Amino acid sequence: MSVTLRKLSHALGAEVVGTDLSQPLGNAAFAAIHDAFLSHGGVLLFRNQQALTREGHIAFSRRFGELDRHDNLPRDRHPEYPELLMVTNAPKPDGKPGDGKYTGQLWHSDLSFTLVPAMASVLRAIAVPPVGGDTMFANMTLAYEQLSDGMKRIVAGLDGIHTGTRKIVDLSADRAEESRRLNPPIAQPVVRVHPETGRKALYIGEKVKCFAGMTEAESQPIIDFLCRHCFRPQFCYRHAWQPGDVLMWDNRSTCHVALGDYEDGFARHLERTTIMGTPSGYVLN
Ligand SMILES: O=C(O)CCC(=O)C(=O)O
Repeated sequence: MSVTLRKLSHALGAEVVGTDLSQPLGNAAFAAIHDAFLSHGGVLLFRNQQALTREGHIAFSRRFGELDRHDNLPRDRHPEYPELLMVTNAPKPDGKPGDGKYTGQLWHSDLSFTLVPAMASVLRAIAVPPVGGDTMFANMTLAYEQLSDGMKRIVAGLDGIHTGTRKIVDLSADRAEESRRLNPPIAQPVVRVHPETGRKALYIGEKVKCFAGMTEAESQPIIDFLCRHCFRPQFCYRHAWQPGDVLMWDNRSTCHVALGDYEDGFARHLERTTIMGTPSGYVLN
């Protein structure tokens, strides 16, 4: 069985046209979706999924593997569905402004700052601003392949130190402490081999502060170069959300960033499942 696909950009991404995820998905259709996921750079879009419920979102995601219960991000998970991470700018229960606008505003790969980084994430858009609030995705396999042989040799030996840093202007002292306690810095290889495609990809982003065994001053120029290289428009797809969109990405071969490019006052509410990957990395002492 095949599914109908429409490419989203030169670098990565495909829309799966005409598949209703709220309806039962047979094994052949699922296998075709899985193939498309691997062969289109690790980004798939399903539009008009308004009929998909929270339970349906979780059930679809589970077809790909075990789901994370978001113990590393307890403040952001849904109180009744721990498999759902709220990406929302809704005010907090105590009336304070939500800080979800800042979620994801650094280029990153989900849960890279843990010992079980995410395999994939499935984000469902419920409310989005009329203009903006876009998300960009970068193909880290292409970015790796287009490095020179010399640079490939340099990055082959590096481990990046990933932190759970967020771009929040006024992170309170207790939240900063909680974040450090729950998520100590984790070292991850800068180059990793995708377990399903066998292709190498760069594992770098704006949450990498330095390389193991090197100072921040020594590391920063290389991190800056790699980020500039990977996040150039020719390696990217920019997604303009519509309500009812379900977009999934492969964290083993892509990076993403929420642009936050929308006016205050508009609701932006998305919910994410996170499919667990294989253990990777080590805690830095
Ligand atoms: O809000 C977005 O556009 C993306 C959120 C994000 O970065 C994430 O869920 O990892």
